[in-house]
Amino acid sequence: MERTLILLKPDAVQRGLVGRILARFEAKGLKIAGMKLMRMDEDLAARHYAAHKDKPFYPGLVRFMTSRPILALALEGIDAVSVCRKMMGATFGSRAEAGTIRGDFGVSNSFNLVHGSDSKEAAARELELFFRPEEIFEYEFEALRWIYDPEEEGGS
Ligand code: 3AN
Repeated sequence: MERTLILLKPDAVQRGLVGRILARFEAKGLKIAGMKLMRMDEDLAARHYAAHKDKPFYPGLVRFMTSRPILALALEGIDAVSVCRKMMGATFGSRAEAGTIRGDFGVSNSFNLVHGSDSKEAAARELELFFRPEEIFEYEFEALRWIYDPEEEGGS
């Protein structure tokens, strides 16, 4: 089992797409381990996007991400990082494949609705930035035995 950080960005919240996007992750079989509506401040944005600090789009990205509330999610499942990245689609809405979240709900290159950690290491680092340990829940998820085949190798 793996956990990943997903952010539903200000455009997703403002456009009333939170329910529809969350429903896709739930329907896929990801378990919600943490979830909160929050407002990113400059400090959190700077830490989260440290890798992009010198990029030309960085100031606009921080302005956008701090402009309105976001929904932060800790999602859990086998290969959760890559499964969620695939569901999100390519970075730019204009190029994202139909059937993905970015491909189906947006056309913008900067207002691209959703963030997802891009590796296990990034997920661990980002989850710590957004969630305190007590905000991540470990609980019995009854649907699991119908989401993954226990007889298949690796239980998937
Ligand atoms: P992804 O979110 O698909 O992993 P990254 O990590 O390359 O994409 O970029 C981080 C964020 O920076 C993206 N989610 C996007 O919002 C923003 N971004 C990336 N490239 C651009 C760009 N050329 N113009 C505007 N925003 C960008």
